[in-house]
Amino acid sequence: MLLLIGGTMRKIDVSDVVVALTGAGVSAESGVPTFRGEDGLWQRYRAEDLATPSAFMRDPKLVWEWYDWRRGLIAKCKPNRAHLTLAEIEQTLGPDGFFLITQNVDGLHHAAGSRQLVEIHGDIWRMWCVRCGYEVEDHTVPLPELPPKCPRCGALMRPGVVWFGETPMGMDRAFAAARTADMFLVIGTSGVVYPAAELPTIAHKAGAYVVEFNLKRTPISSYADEVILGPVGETLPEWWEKARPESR
Ligand code: BV8
Ligand code: ZN
Repeated sequence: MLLLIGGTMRKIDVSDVVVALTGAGVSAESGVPTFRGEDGLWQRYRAEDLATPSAFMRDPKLVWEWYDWRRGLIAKCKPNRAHLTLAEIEQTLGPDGFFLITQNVDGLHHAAGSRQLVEIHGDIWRMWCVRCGYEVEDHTVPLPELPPKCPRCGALMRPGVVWFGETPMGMDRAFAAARTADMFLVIGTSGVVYPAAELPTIAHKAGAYVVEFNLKRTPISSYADEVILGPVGETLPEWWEKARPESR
């Protein structure tokens, strides 16, 4: 049951450009552990120990053991109704009417059918060579050798994700989308990691109508036009059925 805090519910107009930003919460109901929840990944590990370039150079095997474990976990996970609803929104509004920015590296949005998509923190299924730049998409779980070596030059391969201190990918497209959105959906993110966490503020300041979907309030809630609390696998499909444009 959708718990709408504040304001009424705004419908999507056929001329609207809708942009969505997702975080680990959109994949939680698929079984992918979030980062900062009670059972979060960062509870058991310290991000500084694992998700940084210096951690990798210091102990590539330890970092790869963590990513190999996560890849094994994610390989069993399927897109949930929130991922599928976002793919349906893209289908309904068309490629010019919808754009999805995700912080997630699990690939579940792509698996659900989303194509107007930028994965600003990278993709756990890609890896590249630290020396010659050879890059590959690899779904092998578990990996036969940790850390994996480059098949071309023999140097270390690294996970295809963006670590703390590294520049997120596609931020030019993400910033542009936030500035031009008529409606900005913020889905399953604690809003603590920058520059991703800046996107909803940019959209709000540019006049977008902001709708937040989460289990609980976050720093974004204070300026969101609508805050919809509940498991997003239920709240997002429910919201979409009420908000979708009439003629589509
Ligand atoms: C950058 C990929 C410069 C790897 C990740 C001090 C020192 C050093 C750096 C900094 C510093 N202070 C600030 C920084 C910058 C730093 C940063 O923000 N640190 C934070 C922690 C303070 N950022 C960076 O370093 C970034 N790079 O700044 O470069 C720059 C700046 C501008 C332009 C160009 C360059 C790089 C950040 C990327 C780091 N990589 N991951 C990997 O995955 O292993 S971050 C990691 O956190 C994930 O990507 C994750 O997506 C992301 C954000 O977390 P969330 O997705 O929000 O997940 P979380 O668990 O936190 O929250 C889940 C939410 O879902 C909760 O609210 C929960 O209530 C909700 N939820 C749960 N279940 C459900 C649900 N909601 C609905 N339904 C449910 N069922
Ligand atoms: Zn190489």
